[in-house]
Amino acid sequence: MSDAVQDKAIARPPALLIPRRKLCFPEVPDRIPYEGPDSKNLLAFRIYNPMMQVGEKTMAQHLKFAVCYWHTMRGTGQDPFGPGTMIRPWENADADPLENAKNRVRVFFAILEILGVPYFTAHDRDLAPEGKTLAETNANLDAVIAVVKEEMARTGIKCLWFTANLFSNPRYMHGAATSCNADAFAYAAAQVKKALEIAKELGAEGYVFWGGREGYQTWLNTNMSRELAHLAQFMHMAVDYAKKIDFTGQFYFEPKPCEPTKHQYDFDAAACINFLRAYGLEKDVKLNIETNHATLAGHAVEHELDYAGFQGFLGSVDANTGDELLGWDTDQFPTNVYLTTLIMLVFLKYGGFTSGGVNFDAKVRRESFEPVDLFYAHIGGMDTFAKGLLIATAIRSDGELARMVAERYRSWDTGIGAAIETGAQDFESLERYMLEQGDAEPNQSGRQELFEGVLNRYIF
Ligand code: XUL
Ligand code: CO
Repeated sequence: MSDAVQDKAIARPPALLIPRRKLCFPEVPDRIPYEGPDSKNLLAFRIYNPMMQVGEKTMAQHLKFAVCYWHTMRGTGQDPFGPGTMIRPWENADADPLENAKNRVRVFFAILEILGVPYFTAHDRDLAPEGKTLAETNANLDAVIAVVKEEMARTGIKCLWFTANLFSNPRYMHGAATSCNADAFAYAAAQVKKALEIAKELGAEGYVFWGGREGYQTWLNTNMSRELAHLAQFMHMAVDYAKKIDFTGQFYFEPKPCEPTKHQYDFDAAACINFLRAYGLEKDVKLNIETNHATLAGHAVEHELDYAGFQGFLGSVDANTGDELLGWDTDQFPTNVYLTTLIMLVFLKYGGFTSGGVNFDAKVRRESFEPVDLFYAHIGGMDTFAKGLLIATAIRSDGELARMVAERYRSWDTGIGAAIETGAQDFESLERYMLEQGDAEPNQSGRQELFEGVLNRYIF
């Protein structure tokens, strides 16, 4: 750790801290520059050049990067085996918690300005401490939101989506909308009402429902159909209230198969889409797909994105990655160009982001405890996505992979295939056809290795 950071961490900054950049981030420049691919400076972008034109949009417009408040500002490094490790010179345990919370917001916006990131995401409870009653909690939130608004106006940084934390407080131990305790449902409703009012006030472009504890640990004590009906009622109430207050942001549902409960109702894109359709929410809610959640569900993220995409549910992405050797939600920063290329290929296929964007729902490792690590992490993730965007754009403009896929399905373009697709065939006519043909010949190689080779040609 640099001496400056250590000194400040020990000395503790003044009671009412101000985000003096030099104090919090002595090694970091006021603005992370773009230095190009030859740069060896890891506090500079090598690929992400926000104003660079890529097709019809700039890189910044394509990627719509967001930094999340929960990991970046509230992540302490705590794990089940030990306490937090993060040195955060702006935190002051001796100060009034509300003043500390307000100051933290100022530091957050300084980080976004330095990175040149245009958006943020947050839960209500990340921002302000809870009080003894709902009224006190709401007042705390209002006080901090006033600072968020000031900082948004000062910097022009926008809210990609807002959400409510319906999982940390013990009142939500059985879930929120799916709790066996009706009062927990009622509290959650009041909390989301307030969160929607804030989303409206901040001009948030979206609102996310992540299941939190909406799931269960054992079938023995669970009335699944009742819980799911309650979840649907809850989401309908949110959609109705948004309409009432004229909050026009996009709603998203974020799939995750497990953690914290064993069976989460929002398991994967397929389960979420089925739920939305079964309960009449399909017109109002899209999906926010997270890479590490996809892999926990046993899917590749491109599968989840495309599954949502072709049915019109593709919304936003929570960018991160898991660890191949660990089976839990490690929320690491993405550094793999294959991953980001495939994510961007899917998004470009469906016309790019509209209300959504690339939100880094990612945290630095417990061992990466200095403030500067937040910058290495985000810069690395942004460069990796920028590279993925460039590669995906090149792949799409050459059209070779798309032609290869089309070629694989050529038997559907004419003859019997085309006749089936137009609905002109039935089991009897197909039986007649096959009795004549004798058998279906395996006439096409899958060419997986060729496909992988073509992809690699764009990557290196
Ligand atoms: C949890 C997760 C959440 C959501 C927002 O795994 O991803 O942080 O993104 O509630
Ligand atoms: Co997420």
